[in-house]
Amino acid sequence: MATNAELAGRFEEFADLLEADGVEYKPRAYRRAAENIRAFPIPIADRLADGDEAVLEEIEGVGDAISSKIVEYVETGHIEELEELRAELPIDIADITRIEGVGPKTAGKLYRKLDIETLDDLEAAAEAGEIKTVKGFGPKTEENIRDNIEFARQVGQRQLLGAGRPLADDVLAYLEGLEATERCEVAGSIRRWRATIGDVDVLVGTDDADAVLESFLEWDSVDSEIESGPEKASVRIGESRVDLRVVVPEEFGSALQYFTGSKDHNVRLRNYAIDRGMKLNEYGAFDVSEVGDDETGQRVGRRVAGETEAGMYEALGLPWIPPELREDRGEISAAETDALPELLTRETIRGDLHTHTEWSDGTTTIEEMVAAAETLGYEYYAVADHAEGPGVVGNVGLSDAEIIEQLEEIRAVDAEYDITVLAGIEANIDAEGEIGLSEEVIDALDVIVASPHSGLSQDGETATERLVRAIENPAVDVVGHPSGRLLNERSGLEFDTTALAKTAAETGTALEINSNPRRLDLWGSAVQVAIEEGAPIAINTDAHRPATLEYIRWGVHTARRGWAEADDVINTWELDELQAFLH
Ligand code: DGT
Ligand code: CA
Ligand code: CA
Ligand code: ZN
Repeated sequence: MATNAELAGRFEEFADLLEADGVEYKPRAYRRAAENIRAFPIPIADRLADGDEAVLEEIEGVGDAISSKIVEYVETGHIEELEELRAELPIDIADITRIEGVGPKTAGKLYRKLDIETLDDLEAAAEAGEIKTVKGFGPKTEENIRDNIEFARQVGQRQLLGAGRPLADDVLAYLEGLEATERCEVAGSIRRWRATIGDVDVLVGTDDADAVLESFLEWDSVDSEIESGPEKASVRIGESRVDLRVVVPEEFGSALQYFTGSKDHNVRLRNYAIDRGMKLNEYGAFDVSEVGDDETGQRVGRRVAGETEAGMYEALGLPWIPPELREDRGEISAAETDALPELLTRETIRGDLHTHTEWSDGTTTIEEMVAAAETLGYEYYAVADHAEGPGVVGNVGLSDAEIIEQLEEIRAVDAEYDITVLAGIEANIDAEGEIGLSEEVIDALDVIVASPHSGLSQDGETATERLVRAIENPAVDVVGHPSGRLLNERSGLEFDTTALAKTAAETGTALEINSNPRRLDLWGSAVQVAIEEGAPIAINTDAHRPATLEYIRWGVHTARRGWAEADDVINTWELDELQAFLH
């Protein structure tokens, strides 16, 4: 059944194609409708299937014309008018407009002048130097297209962890409920908590594969079957692909180890095994030291492990390696020398140091945010609304006078609640690395987060200098979302992580892991470098409403991907220790 996201996607495409066709006004209405459909809390198709057409009247920006198209799509799987438009403009518009600087109008023009329908066509035209010959396009545009095509191609295929993981949890809950299921676990990049995922992999251990596969394919939430066989099935659920593997319980551990990956981790582990006269595969760990050259096959040798995943590592004399570490970044040699980190857990987080309220672009009051933080069991909590400055969307940033005014309210809320409320601000790091706060404000506040919000296409050297400058600023306590990347949308600043981390370690400035699933900035490999250099880390949610304080989940697992122990992270520290750091 069509999800809200899928419906929204259709109207976004509709809007893009109309715009490419030169139509005015209508695209904006369709885009607004798409946004509201996407954010609508109830599955629209479900309600329509129950005969509740009135649900459409509750969606803002959806009038009669759009309503009838929604009904048409839910009933028939397509929208006639959109099909006609697609025939007239057969452009992969979502792919092409993913390139920064190429909007629907440009895509329409490129189709009419150069017959460009796909990213491949666009790449060929850019390589051949044809784009700059079109009126209105220069060599700079052509170069930009050439530089960004690879990025646009990659992001088209991957989904955010924040969307994939909740789906994986639903799939897991369903499979766990089946009578035939003995063991069940997610695998692949989801289990490693990668920021983006290609698909959702799940594994079931059972003696009745047919029953599990059949129940899976019959599940209500499945939109369509992609393929299936005696040991596996792949389906589409919403915009995700879900791959189910079914194995006998005795091979569950080895299969889980194999299908968790990463591929690079598995290759290194298999080679490690070979050096020790062992063979690893999805069926188990086998001692092949006494196996002759003529014996071949998957299950050859003496089977020494495979029922549990820990047993697979144990067979090699290694401790179990947490999935977040399995990226071939030194985890196997660390395991060998008993030097694996003791990864931090969510329970060790004592507070959040970068959050917003309605004073800037958050949705609620200071008090509501603080109450929600107290419910999470936090001991401290910093309000850090936007200061005015470059790159802050809309005119929402606080002036110095407003910051001082807000400070009084923060102190009043602090007095009312057990949790300690710290007064902070999120300043902007401008293109030169300045943060533009007055001495008065700096002295009055407890926490200063400084983040880049603009000028995000600087070259690596300039970006590194800019951020190092901000880290060196004694007023700055935390550098927020250091790259400014938005997953699948923009790549953000590229910098020398080692240089940032060295300066952060010297000056006692924390580098943030921004837990928003669209950001996850810093990310695992960068966190690992930062910690090796001794840089303090802060894991913050950047929450703009109470519910998104829960984003901390994504930040914690990202920190674990960066080998973080609790002590590496300043917001696991006790309040007095944190306050000493902030001073
Ligand atoms: P993704 O889906 O692109 O986010 O990344 P993964 O890591 O989930 O990769 P996926 O779904 O292709 O396969 C799941 C795991 O199965 C992968 O991490 C390792 C294992 N695997 C799959 N195919 C191969 C292969 O051809 N060679 C090896 N060594 N491992 C494989
Ligand atoms: Ca996968
Ligand atoms: Ca308090
Ligand atoms: Zn920010």
